[in-house]
Amino acid sequence: MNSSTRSKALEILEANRRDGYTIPSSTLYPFQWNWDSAFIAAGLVHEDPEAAKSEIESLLEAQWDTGMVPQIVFWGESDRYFPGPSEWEIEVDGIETSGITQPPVVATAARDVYEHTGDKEFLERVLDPLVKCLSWWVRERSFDGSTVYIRHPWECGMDDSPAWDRPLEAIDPGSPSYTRRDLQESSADEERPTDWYYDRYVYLLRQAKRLDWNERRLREECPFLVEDILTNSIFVRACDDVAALLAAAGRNDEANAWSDQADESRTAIRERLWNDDLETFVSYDRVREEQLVENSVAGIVTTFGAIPTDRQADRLIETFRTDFAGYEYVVPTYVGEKFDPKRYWRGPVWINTNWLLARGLDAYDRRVADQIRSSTVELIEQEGFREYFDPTCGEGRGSEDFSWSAALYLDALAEEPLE
Ligand code: 2M8
Repeated sequence: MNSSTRSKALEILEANRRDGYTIPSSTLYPFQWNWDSAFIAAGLVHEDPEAAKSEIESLLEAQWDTGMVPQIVFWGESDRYFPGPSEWEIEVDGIETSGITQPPVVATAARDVYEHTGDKEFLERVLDPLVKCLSWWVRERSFDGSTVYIRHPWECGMDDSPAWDRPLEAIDPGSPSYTRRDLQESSADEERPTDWYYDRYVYLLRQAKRLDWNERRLREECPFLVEDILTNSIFVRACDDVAALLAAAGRNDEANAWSDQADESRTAIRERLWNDDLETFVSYDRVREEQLVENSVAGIVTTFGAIPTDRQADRLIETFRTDFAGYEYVVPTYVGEKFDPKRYWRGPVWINTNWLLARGLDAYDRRVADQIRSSTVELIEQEGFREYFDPTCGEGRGSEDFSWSAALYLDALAEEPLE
């Protein structure tokens, strides 16, 4: 471990900290983001458990009455981000938010924080909002109560993954008018999602706004309804984690019900989202009723939800070794024909997907999990706390001083590798 890199991680988290929450980056993302806060809490808990608690609680404070926890909470003011609050036009109890969500990593982070601190009062404060969040997923975002779906690429967090190209090609967005704020850096053109993507992001946002964020109507009319394998894996893990928290609070019947939900979802995912040709899990397009056959790291993150059967796990680890592990720097987020080592979620290594993978693989192949953690540490010590990294040469890209890279570096340091 390099002690100056550790201090630098703490400095970044301190500098990006606002009133009770942490922004992902001061240049690109000046508000609170949903799963960013969860990753940040999972790392911060080792250094500053109180800050980790407030990261989670500030996010849950912005939960909608329906139970949805929004993707962005617009605490504070900034005109540095598009789409900001004036585009979304949503205010709930005086809090401005976006109108979509992100994967519920917050449940896993809350369990980490509780297990680290044993703080029963924290548990009491977060438990009902977490249950309400997962109930929302089952009620509003599932066709049959087993797998869950997203209705905007921003909801999965892997925004311009090649897996979304096919469903997005079917959308004719016209020529929406908007001004991007994310192209200030000279390298942004080769790194950020293209305008082709942004036109469709904006189209989907404005359609949902027109339908008053009504999930029932959106299920009928939205052209992008995808059972994203990443969101499903995180959802299943969240059900197990909330079950564990309910059991810790003595609410055993509810705990059993959420464990059953996790099992039911796992069974459906194993059956519907496994792809025999790629030997990995893939996402499923509910509009065209077809699998989205792309080799994304998200397929292997199913280990995070304990989804693969033993047989599937053997094949999945083989896929990991053959297709992903051979890169100079691991783990690329995508390895198919559309691989682009520089562009956002179309190939680069991201520290949060490395974290999800290592956590998942702990239960299947601890040595591979340890290798991922140690290459995360090496990459950061070599390149700094960048937003993402080129897997072919390690070069850091995107934002500098990126919060979850700092937080998850601290978490990787805290894990003792197997001898
Ligand atoms: C990126 O997404 C936002 C939209 O949510 C954007 O590009 O404007 C993604 O990397 C997402 O996963 C992340 O949560 C967010 C903030 O770090 O940035």
